[in-house]
Amino acid sequence: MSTTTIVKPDLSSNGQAIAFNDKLFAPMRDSSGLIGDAEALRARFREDGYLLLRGVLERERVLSLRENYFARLPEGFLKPGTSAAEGLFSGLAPDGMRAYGTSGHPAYAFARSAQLHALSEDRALYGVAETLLDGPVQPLVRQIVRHFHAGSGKASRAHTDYDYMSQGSDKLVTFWIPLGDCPLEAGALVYLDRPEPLSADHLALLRLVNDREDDTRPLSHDLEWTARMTERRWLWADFQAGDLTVHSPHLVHASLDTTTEAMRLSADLRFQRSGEAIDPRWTKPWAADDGA
Ligand SMILES: O=C(O)CCC(=O)C(=O)O
Repeated sequence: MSTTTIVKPDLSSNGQAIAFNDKLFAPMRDSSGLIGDAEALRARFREDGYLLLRGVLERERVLSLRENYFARLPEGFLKPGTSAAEGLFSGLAPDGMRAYGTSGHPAYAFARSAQLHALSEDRALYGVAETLLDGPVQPLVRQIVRHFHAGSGKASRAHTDYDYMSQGSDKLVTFWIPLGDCPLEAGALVYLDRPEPLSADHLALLRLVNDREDDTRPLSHDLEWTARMTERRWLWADFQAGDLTVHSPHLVHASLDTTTEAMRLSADLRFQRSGEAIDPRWTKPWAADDGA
């Protein structure tokens, strides 16, 4: 029997190297085939804490969202001679831009755009959320936009969503939607294996290696440390435009640094069971400096 070894370029997250091997990484389980079977979808979600669903959105629609965002960037950001839809980095972020995601920055306006809003009205997303939450749902207004480029050493630290929204009900799910093709090395999202909560000892250990000393919400910026200390692997996938994941607010996740010329763009859309208490910080459109 022949086996295929997948080789990935040198990976890092938040500038910390992480080796790509089967002690630290394992592939995500693809649950696309379960769409339409509500019981099976719920059971898989309970078992894994996440679902990888491929081709849920039309590729052209996702690429049009990508174009919408990258067309807002100032001259010099995109590689000369390439299109906004490609979203290729020139290698140099122009001076004078507002801080990422704050008023005046393109991500702030994109987070408020009709096209992104329409995504949270999508019937397919509603359907999956209603199935997983077993009843009517509503999208939360705060929708996060993440844009990372090569060389920034910036990625999402290991965390759970609920640590950022604990003033409301946890009857919610998050859709992570890459706006463009996003292989692991382009900065894809990864999940820590197994939905069972980490022990208090593990949590304390992880927080020992945290580059945000004053913030108790992120667990660690060092993904190799996180995997080794918890003896859990990072679950990964190479995403294509149209694919998405959905995860529980208690599942630990993070992302890799972007090392590709193609920039990483994604949106996080959250749906909550209707009638449940909403964390007040999630009732307003996202801004990177809104403190939530
Ligand atoms: O897109 C990412 O890197 C992760 C975003 C995320 O998990 C979050 O904002 O809570």
